[in-house]
Amino acid sequence: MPDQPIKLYYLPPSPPCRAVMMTARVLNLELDLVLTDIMNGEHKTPEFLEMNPQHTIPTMDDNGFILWESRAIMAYFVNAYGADDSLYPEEPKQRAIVDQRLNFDLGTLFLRYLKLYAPILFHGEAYDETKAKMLDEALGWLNSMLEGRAFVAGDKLTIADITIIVTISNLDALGYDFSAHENVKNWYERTKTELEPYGYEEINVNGANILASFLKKD
Ligand SMILES: N[C@@H](CCC(=O)N[C@@H](CS)C(=O)NCC(=O)O)C(=O)O
Repeated sequence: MPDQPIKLYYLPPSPPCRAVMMTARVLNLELDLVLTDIMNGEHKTPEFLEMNPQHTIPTMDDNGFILWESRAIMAYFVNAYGADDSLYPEEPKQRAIVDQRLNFDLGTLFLRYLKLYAPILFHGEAYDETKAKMLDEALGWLNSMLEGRAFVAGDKLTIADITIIVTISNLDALGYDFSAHENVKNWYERTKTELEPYGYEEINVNGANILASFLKKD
């Protein structure tokens, strides 16, 4: 475990921050949470930009080692401080599957969620059926990946489940109906139960609800 708690610059509703925070909980890793209000430009101060010129949260500082990109942070936590490798298996083929799922979320599933909902949440635009179809296509791919598996990369929970449940829980909070994707629906329930002892409600559900409240204001 680190000599001093790892600093995490975060905001409660931020999806990638929630994934990092839940991973830390599963690993029993203490974080020094630094609230960073991106709505008020706290990520664009000279001090923050010196640390992360890309000005994104989550950003972590582990005794001077700075890292951003949530999935990289989650992998670092397991590699550096995991009691074992179960959240991010060392075996090359198992790790490759986890990496594929992490990249699928970053570049496809979460991205398609963002393309549909960011204009609605932050610019009050109308629901776009074409973008919704793209998102549903990605959910169909996730459904196929889950065929015969309890968790997204196999029979155990990994950081890929944690990143993907954040995306799915956003959809849930926003009232998106993904129940036609049976494997996704069953995995969601299973993974919620698995993460419940690690602050799932406090960290993830509360954060997703704050995000969804931007929608309900209109
Ligand atoms: N792919 C990044 C995304 C990070 C990101 O875009 N975070 C948002 C908040 S959820 C942010 O910092 N936005 C402010 C900005 O980009 O200036 C990750 O997973 O960490």
